[in-house]
Amino acid sequence: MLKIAIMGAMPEEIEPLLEYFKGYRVTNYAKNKYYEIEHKGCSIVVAYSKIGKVNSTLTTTTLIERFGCNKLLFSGVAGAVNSELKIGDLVVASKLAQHDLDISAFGHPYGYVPEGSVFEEADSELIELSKEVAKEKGFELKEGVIATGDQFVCDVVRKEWIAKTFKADALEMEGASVAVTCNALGVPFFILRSISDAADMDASFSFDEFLKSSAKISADFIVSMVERIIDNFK
Ligand code: 3QA
Repeated sequence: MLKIAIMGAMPEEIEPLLEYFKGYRVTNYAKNKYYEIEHKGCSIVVAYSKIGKVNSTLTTTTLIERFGCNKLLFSGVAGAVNSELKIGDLVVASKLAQHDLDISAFGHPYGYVPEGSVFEEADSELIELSKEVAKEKGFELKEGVIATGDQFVCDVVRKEWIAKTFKADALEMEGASVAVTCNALGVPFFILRSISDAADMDASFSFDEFLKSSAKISADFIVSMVERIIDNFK
C-alpha cells in the first residue's frame, strides 16, 4: 500500500497543500500535528516539522515509523548559492550534505562522520518523475546539491565557503537530516525547494517578502507530482 508523506518545515510551507487536499484528520504527536488525508483512495500524511535538523529528523522518523509512510516528499523554500538561481526558481536535490557537521580536527572532510557519508543521495526514480512532470507542465527545474545546517545563512563569506566546500546550489535547514533518516530507514525521498533569498546580507528581508509566494510555487509542483505518483500506482 502506498502511503505518501509530504513534509515542510514551516506552517507556510504546508498551508497550500492543506488547502489543496481539503479534508483531513489531525493527530497530535510528539508536540506536533500530523494531517491525515485520503485522496483518490490513497493515504497522505502532511506535516511541518518546525525549523532545523533535529525537528525535521523527529518528524521524518514519526512519518515513517508511526504513520507507516513509504515515500516522502519535502516542499519548501531555500537560499540560493548558485547565482543562476533567482527568486521562485525550483531546485530538486540530487544529493544533500550537512554544512555545519565538522570533525575536521581529526582530518575528516566537512560534513562527514565515521560510518556516514558527506552526501546523501535522493531517490533517482522520484527525480526522473519530477522531470517528466516539469516537462509536461512547462516548469523549469534545476537539479543540484543542497547544503543543510542549523543556521539561517545571511552572509556572503559563509555562503561562498559552503559553495566551494560542497559544490552546493542551494542551502536550507532540514533537507540533509530528512535524507539521512529516509536513507537509513529505506524510504525513497524527494526534496524540492523554491528560492526565497540569496543567503546574503539582504536574506532576512527577501525571505520575509518571498516566503509565501515561493512556498506556493514549491507546493504546487509537489501536488502535481503526488497526483502523478497516485495515477502511476493504479
Ligand atoms: C529559516 C527557514 C528554515 O526552515 C530553513 C527557511 C530559506 N533561506 C534560507 C537561508 N538560510 C538557511 N535556510 C534558508 N528555510 C527561516 S527562519 C525565519 C523564521 O521566522 C529555508 C531557507 N538563507 C519565523 C517568524 O519569526
